[in-house]
Amino acid sequence: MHAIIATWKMSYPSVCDAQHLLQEGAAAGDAVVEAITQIEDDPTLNSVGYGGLPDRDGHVMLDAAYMDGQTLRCGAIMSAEGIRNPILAARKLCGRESNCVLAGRGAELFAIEEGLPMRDMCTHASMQHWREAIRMEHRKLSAYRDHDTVCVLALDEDGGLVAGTSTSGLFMKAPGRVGDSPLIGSGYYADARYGAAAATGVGEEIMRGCLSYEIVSLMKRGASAQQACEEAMNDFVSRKLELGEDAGSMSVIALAPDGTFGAATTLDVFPFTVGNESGVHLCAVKNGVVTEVTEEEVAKLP
Ligand code: SD4
Repeated sequence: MHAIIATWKMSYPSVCDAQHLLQEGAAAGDAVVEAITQIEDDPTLNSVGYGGLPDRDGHVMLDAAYMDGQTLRCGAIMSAEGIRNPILAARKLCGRESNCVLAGRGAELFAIEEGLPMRDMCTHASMQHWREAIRMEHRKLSAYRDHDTVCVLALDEDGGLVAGTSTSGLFMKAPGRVGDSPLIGSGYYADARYGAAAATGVGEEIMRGCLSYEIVSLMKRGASAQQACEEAMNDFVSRKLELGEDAGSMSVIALAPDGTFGAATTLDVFPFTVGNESGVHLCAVKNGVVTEVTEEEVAKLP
């Protein structure tokens, strides 16, 4: 039994390759890294890795995390610049007894010491996008318009279950701002016994609900991946509404040790990719219902 699930439609091509690896017996961690590094290296995907969304000062600052559900160990980097593949740094940090979450300069020095490739993560297009935002004086509001974190959960034939995330965070974020993506329990969590979960959307909202841990915790108490996603999301949204807030912008995915998956969102539509023995499928949560996406619908999806 193997399975993989990843956020947004941008993950479809790399999940096809990662699914192939799992089919050939690769470890879940290798599949997660395959799916995420391809996205990090693609400059046309502007919210992750190379060509990512700059912060308010025009720097592409990266957050990433990796958790091994068999050991419950995790590694993460946050607010780091110039690391070509943040997920590789997070994976290397996973498994350390101490110093497994590094921020800023410490994360960058770690990547250099480990011989990971470094590069200027800005592209002409990302700088253009930033200059345009400055020109339009959208410093505040536009921060919450453009964002798409890649989150990948993979299960291998040996029961390995791994969660990984990588993002440049919210466009025009404040220098030093960290979202949910590198925060254990908020942006990701994995326990090979019960399941894995990850979140994408506005980190400031997701982290208040510790959504990923909450989903795995519900699975631990017997919920299916889909029930856990819906319950965690509905409960947190209800609390927000009680507090006089709106539902916000949050989406979650989950994967159970039996290969079944779940997803939930506060958006009208949230696309994600699923790979398993039956192939790779582009799916979406639409009006609260998970469906497979038809070819005609793909172009209209975020
Ligand atoms: C963040 N959660 O930095 C990330 C952004 C994101 O889809 O997921 N975008 O808050």
